[in-house]
Amino acid sequence: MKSGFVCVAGAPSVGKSTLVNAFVGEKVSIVSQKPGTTRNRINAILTSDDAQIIFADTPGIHKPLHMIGKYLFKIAVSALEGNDLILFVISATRVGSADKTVAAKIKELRMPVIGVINKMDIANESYLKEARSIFDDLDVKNVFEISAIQNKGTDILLESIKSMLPEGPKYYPEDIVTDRPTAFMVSEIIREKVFELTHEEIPYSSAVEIDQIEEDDKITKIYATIFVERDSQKGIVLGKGGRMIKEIGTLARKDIEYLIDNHVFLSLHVKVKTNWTEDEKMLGRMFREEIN
Ligand SMILES: Nc1nc2c(ncn2[C@@H]2O[C@H](COP(=O)(O)OP(=O)(O)OP(=O)(O)O)[C@@H](O)[C@H]2O)c(=O)[nH]1
Ligand SMILES: [Mg+2]
Repeated sequence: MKSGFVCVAGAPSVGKSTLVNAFVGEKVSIVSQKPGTTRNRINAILTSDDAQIIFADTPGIHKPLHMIGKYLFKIAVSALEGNDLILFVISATRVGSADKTVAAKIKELRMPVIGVINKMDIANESYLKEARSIFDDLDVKNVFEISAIQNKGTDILLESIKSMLPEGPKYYPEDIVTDRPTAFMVSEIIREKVFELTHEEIPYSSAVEIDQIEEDDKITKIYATIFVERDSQKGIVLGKGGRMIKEIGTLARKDIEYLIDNHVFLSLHVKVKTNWTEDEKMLGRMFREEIN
């Protein structure tokens, strides 16, 4: 039995979460078109007959401009350590300074690395060449060109990952796909809808907290709060006549019903927590477990 820990790292929006979901065949980590979607280290667990692989999805690494960015940077960088293997993902559609920041971090660590060039379905020739040259410079021999969204090239990538892992035990029961509790998964689904439906700074000013979950056989009642930073943002998240919050709720409810396999009543509130993304105390509490 092969088993081990694999950190999926890379610049924002290269498709790390999409790839992790493709590996485990379930939506463990939320995805959006906007960079900066993932804010935590999220373990996704793949168990097969001959292996158990624990993939750590991580926030995209880039030079942080704001306080929250500094936390996300710390989470992503500290997640790199202590793994058996790093999957360094670059997108064939864009290569920039963030990819070079990741390359520099990985170089410092001297750990086994597999290179992944994602989004081959929409690759750009000159960026593809640049991606290949980043892996050349890092001396990464194992490089796979894939499309996570189309699940192309992921099978041989997975075989290569397995071949690099040590013999080991099953760390988790077979039927578990993530170590995150349901409340976290639910809050992430809501945050994903905020990322999908709102624009400019709103997704980055939003956080979701689950206030209460009441469960019985017929229906699960979930009460959650979306935090924003300013009154004007609260107005936008609510929308005209409450239209936006209703749409967020409807989309989230469908996904939550699929996740927990029960009917869901979802009650969403919007609250202002002034400038929380710059509040070191609050961020420290929020990410306490991930940056020690
Ligand atoms: N065309 C194409 N799009 C992809 C592929 N993989 C991911 N995407 C899209 O790229 C966007 C970003 O994907 P994510 O999986 O959220 O990227 P990420 O690296 O986790 O991003 P952060 O969490 O923000 O760092 C989404 O719109 C995905 O649908 C791919 O193979 N091909
Ligand atoms: Mg992500």
